[in-house]
Amino acid sequence: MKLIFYSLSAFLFFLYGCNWNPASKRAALENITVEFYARRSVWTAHFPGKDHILGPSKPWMVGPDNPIGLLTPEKFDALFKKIQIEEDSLQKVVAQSPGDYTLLQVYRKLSKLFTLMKNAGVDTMDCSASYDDMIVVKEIYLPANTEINARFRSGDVIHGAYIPQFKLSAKCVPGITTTFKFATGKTTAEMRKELGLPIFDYYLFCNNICGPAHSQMKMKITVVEMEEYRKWEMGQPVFASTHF
Ligand SMILES: [Cu+2]
Repeated sequence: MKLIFYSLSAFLFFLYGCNWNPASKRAALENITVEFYARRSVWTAHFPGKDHILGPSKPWMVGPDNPIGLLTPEKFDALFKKIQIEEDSLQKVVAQSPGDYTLLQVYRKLSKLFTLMKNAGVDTMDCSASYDDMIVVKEIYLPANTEINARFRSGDVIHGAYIPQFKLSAKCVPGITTTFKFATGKTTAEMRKELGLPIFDYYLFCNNICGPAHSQMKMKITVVEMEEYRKWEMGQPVFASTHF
């Protein structure tokens, strides 16, 4: 009897837990995919663009003009050529010093690293998916009442993605992509009216102490109707237009 009572109680708690987040019950009209990249206390959002496919990115491609290390066929070819030139020049240095065992050891280690990079599977990826991708910092727009397929990555230490109103909490771990589905609710304007707070805004915070500027690590998310979101999306520069 006790067993039935405890099992039933646990089941009822389970049912209650399934419905605890009202945002998860809202009907999703459309799916939006966004990748959030955390690095040096800054959030960078990566949108897939018209093809709905996020271009591949690699940490060793990160640079001042490429904050998430997005790869395009041109960028990959340029890197591949650079690796080849470095390997050839090292080989020449080794050939000129036949008795230098230390130099030979260093060359072998570097050569192994070059081979690993060449065989990393990058060339098989469809880098052309990056052309229409959009990289946005500081502030993004999201449509209201929409299911968001979020991906989280980190370029340095462990960060914690946190949007309290959307019940979103996910870890950003270097080398791993964390996925999390959440639904946006009311628009920013609706929330301001409901709360009586004209300064209210949604923010993506970091809830994992990650460095001296941890408290400043936040990204403003303006939630608007789908029509307005599409207008904003159309106004964002695509990766190909800003990096070629
Ligand atoms: Cu952080």
